[in-house]
Amino acid sequence: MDFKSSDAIRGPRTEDHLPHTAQAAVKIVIVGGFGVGKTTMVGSVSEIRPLTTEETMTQMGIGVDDNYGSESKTATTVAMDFGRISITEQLVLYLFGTPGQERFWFLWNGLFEGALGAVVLIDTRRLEVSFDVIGRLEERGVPFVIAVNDFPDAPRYPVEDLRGALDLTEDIPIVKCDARRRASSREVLMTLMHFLHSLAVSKTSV
Ligand SMILES: Nc1nc2c(ncn2[C@@H]2O[C@H](COP(=O)(O)OP(=O)(O)O)[C@@H](O)[C@H]2O)c(=O)[nH]1
Ligand SMILES: [Mg+2]
Repeated sequence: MDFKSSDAIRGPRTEDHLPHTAQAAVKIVIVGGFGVGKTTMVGSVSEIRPLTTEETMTQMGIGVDDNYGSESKTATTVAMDFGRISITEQLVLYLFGTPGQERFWFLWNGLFEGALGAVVLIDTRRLEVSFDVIGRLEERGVPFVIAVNDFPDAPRYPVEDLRGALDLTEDIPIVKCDARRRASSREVLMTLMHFLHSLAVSKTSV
């Protein structure tokens, strides 16, 4: 059989290989409601071709997936996104994007195993999904930062108002981001890494 013309078979992209300098790999979960930008964020920062399991939204999702504000969205992630980013030559993050809706919570058990921290992506038009997600992260003791995805028609609240609305303590970082921009998404991940580092330092100094 002649495979030469097949574009389904390709060699690996060079960046699919881990840099040989990598010494530590950290698992990070990106979680949030439907249409909040998880797939976009993993896609914008990942240095490998991101793996994503999008499936066209079916009748089943209607009335269940509240897509207020994302009316043009026709696909919803049924399982997860996966990507990878090297933060330094030594440190590599593995990113797992997962839905926040209650009917996907069964995925959380395996997905959060070994995860060092999480990014909670929020859309200020639909904060209620975030309440559930944050509650579950707190139950599991997974440290997290909040990234407010800056949708053009979303109301803009001062950070301290959001902190109050989400009932978050002072130490939890809240940052604004544009998940479509690599630099912005990377900044969110750096915020999480700094936060995790500060938690580790405060634990060892007790
Ligand atoms: N304006 C704006 N749109 C975004 C941003 N992030 C994602 N989107 C758009 O919002 C829609 C939903 O994003 P998606 O990543 O699929 O959401 P997911 O369900 O959380 O994976 C897509 O059409 C994105 O292009 C952002 O930061 N700003
Ligand atoms: Mg998605």
